[in-house]
Amino acid sequence: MPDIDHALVAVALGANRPSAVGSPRETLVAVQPLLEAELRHWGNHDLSFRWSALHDTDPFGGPPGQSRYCNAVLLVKGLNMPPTETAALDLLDRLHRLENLFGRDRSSEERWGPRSLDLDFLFWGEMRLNHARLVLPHPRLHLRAFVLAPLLQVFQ
Ligand code: PH2
Ligand code: MG
Ligand code: MG
Repeated sequence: MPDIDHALVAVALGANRPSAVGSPRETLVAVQPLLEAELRHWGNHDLSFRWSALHDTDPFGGPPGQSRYCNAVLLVKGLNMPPTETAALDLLDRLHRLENLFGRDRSSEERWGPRSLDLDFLFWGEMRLNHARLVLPHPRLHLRAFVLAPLLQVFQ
């Protein structure tokens, strides 16, 4: 049976400065099992995961002279809970905690400046959320090749 819509969550990963574990590519590899574990705690269910390849991409926007990014997308399947604002914000907090674990410091960062780890919540099924901290679907998702190309891979 095909997945029902609310069973799908997608998260975009990006990095373009080193973290304590190494290069952006090494950071993305290192965070993969931690992100899966975090999602299993959050989703409280037998989830399955589809990972895109790791993509090396040119920086889009932001200050000039930034290093190239490593990007990926994770598709989470098999959630059995309906989308709610509380659960979506709980996942956002978990993503931010993982970013912090890999050295992300939002307080000293310019918009779209270099980052050691960026975890962007892209969508949760058909959910439309307009919260001060989180807009779903991600409002710039359709404008970013570094998100769309890996997203296409996880649906193949
Ligand atoms: N993230 C940004 C801004 N620009 N460019 C690429 N290639 N990849 C990113 O992940 C990215 C970006 C803001 O989060
Ligand atoms: Mg982000
Ligand atoms: Mg981002």
